[in-house]
Formats: sequence, structure tokens, C-alpha cells
Amino acid sequence: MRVRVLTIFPELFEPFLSTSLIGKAREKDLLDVRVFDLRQFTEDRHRSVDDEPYGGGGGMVMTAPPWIRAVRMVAEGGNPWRVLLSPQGARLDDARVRELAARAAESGIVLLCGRYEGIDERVRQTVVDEEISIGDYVLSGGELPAMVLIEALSRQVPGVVGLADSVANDSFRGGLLDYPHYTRPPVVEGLAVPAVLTSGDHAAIRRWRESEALRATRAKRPDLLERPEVAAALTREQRRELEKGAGREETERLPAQPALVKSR
Ligand code: 9D3
Repeated sequence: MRVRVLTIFPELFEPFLSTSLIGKAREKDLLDVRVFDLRQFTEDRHRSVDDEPYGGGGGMVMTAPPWIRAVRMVAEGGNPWRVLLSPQGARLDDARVRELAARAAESGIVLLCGRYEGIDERVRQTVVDEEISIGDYVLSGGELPAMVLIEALSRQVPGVVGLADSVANDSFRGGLLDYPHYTRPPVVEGLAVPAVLTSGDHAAIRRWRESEALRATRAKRPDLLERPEVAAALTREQRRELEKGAGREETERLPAQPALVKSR
């Protein structure tokens, strides 16, 4: 997957792109990311990228010409999908990540990261295919949203995410929240691990996890259960649990007696 980033803060991307999953994907050539300094595409002595807004008002606006030159240059004669990270964009979600990943795999993608109060509208009109926001809160620019998008897109590239992770993938669990996880030590602050998880009964463990995933979803994100594709993916057991009505309480775990804590 080919990704090109345009920003006035290229240095923000270096550690992100070298670390963990993204770093490994780039080493394996599954991901080809290049970050460009927008100032390289300026033509004045001061390499300026902003100016005062027509019509007045506070703040500064990013000027169009460097953006337009930059987007055309980094396309390298190809036809990449051009995404402006912007508070005015459509909210990023799993469906949009998958759509964008398909476009990026096909043609590559260019990410435009704005700063200041905004970008001259003619940039959007001439060199942008789609505007994306990562949520309704104010950030200082499009750089962190671009990293969020790069990480989400990379996870859609075959071979980037390991097998263990992909079987635990949302689509396998039908869009419900995750079940609770436990690891050693067996008792933390007087709270023991649910006994079923150390029982060795794999069918019972699977049922418990399905039930806990449903309980967590109902308690924390009941809106997810309204989605037709999520409702359709419920198991018979889960549907029966839902029909019983009121949500079950979180399992209370009494302080474990040290003598009863099995070491494994
Ligand atoms: C405080 C300034 N705001 C006046 C109403 C407008 C504004 C301009 C520029 C707000 C944020 C920004 C910078 N943000 C982004 O470029 C951005 C962003 C975001 O702030 N939140 C969520 N997603 C995104 S994507 C790009």
C-alpha cells in the first residue's frame, strides 16, 4: 500500500512510522509511506504557507498554491485517492476504513494535513477527493488524524497483522465489544480470575466469552446491538440472553482464599 503525506510538521511522523506494526510493515515492503514537507513546494524566499483571511477575522489560512503543486507532484503521474483530514470531514469508522483501504491498495492515497484556522477552499475544490474527520473534538491539525488513518489502513493490508490477531478480529466476533481478559497473577487486589477460565473446559470458556462480550456491549455500547449486521451475527445463546431482558450484573468475584488459588 502506497501512502503519501503532506504536512508542515514531517518530523511528527518519524517515530510513529518506525515503531511496532507500522515499522515492521514498512520493513516487509507491505507499506510504502513517504512524508513530504509542504514548504518544499513553496516558491517564495520565506517558504510561507499561510496568509491572512480574505474578509478579515482572526487567525491565518493555509494558501492554496503550495498544496496544489504538492498534490500534483506526489501523485507522480498516477491517480491516487486524495484525502483531506479536516474537522468538516465525514467521521472515520470501520466501514470507511475498509473502503479507503481498498482505494489505497488500488491507487495509493495522499493525505493532506492542515494546520492554522483552515485551508483555502480552492484546495478542496481542485485536489481533494474526500474529507475525513476522526471525531467531534478540536485538535491542532490533521497530523494525528493522518497517523490514526495510516494505522487503521495498514491493519487492512494482508500480512501486516498476525494470524492470532485476525482470528480475534471484529468481523469474527460479529461487531460486539471484546470479552474481559485475564493473565497472571491469579489474584489482584483480592480479585480472582473467573474460575471457568482455569477449568480447562474449552466449550464452557467459549460460552462464557460470548456471554461476556454481549454483557459488555449491552452495558457500554447498547447502540451497537441496534446495527442489523451485529444483530444478525448473534449466536442462538446470545439472542436467548437478550430476550431474557435486563442485563446480568458483572460477575462478583469474592476474595480468593490463598489456599484455593491454583498455581498453573
Ligand atoms: C478552533 C478552531 N476551529 C474554529 C471553529 C476550527 C478548527 C480549525 C482547524 C478546528 C480544528 C482545526 C484543526 N483540526 C484538524 O485539522 C482536524 C481534525 C480535528 O480537529 N478533529 C478531528 N478530526 C480532525 S481531522 C483534521
